[in-house]
Amino acid sequence: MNLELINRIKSHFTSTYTAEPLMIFSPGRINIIGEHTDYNDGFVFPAAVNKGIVAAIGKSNSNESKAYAVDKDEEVSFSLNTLKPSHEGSWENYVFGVVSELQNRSKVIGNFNIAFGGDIPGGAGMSSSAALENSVVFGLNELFNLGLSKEEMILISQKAEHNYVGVKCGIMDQYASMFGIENNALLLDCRTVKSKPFEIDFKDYELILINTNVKHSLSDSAYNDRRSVCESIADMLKVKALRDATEYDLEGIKDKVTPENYQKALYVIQENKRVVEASKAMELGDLKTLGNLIYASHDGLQNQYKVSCEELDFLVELAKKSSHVLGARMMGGGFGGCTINLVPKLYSKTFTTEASKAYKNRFNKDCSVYAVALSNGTHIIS
Ligand code: GAF
Repeated sequence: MNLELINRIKSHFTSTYTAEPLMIFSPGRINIIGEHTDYNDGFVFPAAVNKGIVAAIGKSNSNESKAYAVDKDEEVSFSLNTLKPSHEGSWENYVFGVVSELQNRSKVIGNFNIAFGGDIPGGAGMSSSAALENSVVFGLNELFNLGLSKEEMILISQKAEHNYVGVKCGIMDQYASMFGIENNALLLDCRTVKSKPFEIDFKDYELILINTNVKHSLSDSAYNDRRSVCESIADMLKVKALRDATEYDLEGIKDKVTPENYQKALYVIQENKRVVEASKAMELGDLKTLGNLIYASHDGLQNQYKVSCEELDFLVELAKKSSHVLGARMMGGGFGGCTINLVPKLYSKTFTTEASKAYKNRFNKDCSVYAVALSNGTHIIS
């Protein structure tokens, strides 16, 4: 737990709003494998991490509510009665979106103040957005005794992202952030929204993230485009979602879709199978197979689904060349953010030092290296 962050957020809240807040930690997530499968009702393998959002929240007697983004030193005041989305790309949409979804469900809340900050950079592909949404809904649920279950809260967070942020995300990020279990990854079936925990102990290996520190524009519209391609191909196949289709089914409509869209649907069907295979490999402790599946996932994301970018591909290539790294791939929605690497503990310092140097030489900018611990989901900080 990042004590410096907790103290900083708490003291901003108490000095700005002169009251004792309820403190919440809501984690970001990693994803071992299963990218862009969640909105196809498929499988994913995420875990909550010990980095995320810390929020301080309290009731207010004023006739308006206030949200304060400590890292940006920006505050917005808003009325609960006249909420509408703020401009595109603004952080307050995550807060407004959650409030609006609560109102859509006839949940009555009063005015409140919230101050928040985090220790994962936006755009890292570790879902600081789901962490923020979850912290808001979790905090409001506690403050105003709304009686929401965690399952209901994550659906509210997801809808906030759809309707206020404009990203038609799946459920992986909100789920992992809310339901995370210390030292575990969750094999999540995104159709039933039920997961099976897997205790993660890679023995002589560890997961290392390398952040490209880039976030290419258009990633949100590209995300929504991918989703609608998948949905339209599922419709053509007369299945509820691509999770229900096989490669053979897809072959049957090959001449009715563009080659690009065919590859995208094929990627989803194959990635979904890879997640199940990865869970079996983990059960057997077969890290070599797991690593190969992780490399294959990146290959699909780069060449079939086309959501990677030069910087991510460069880091994955370096991992492949190293011969020590068992698996590496881009993580999250794509177009920037982190790679996730399965690396021998003894070799991780050498690998990350060499990768950082090569990245700087190639792109004339720095990448960042994170070792993360797997953490519990959204909770009150006592
Ligand atoms: C983003 C989305 F928010 C998730 O729902 C998921 O689709 C992911 O991209 C890609 O796997 O993080």
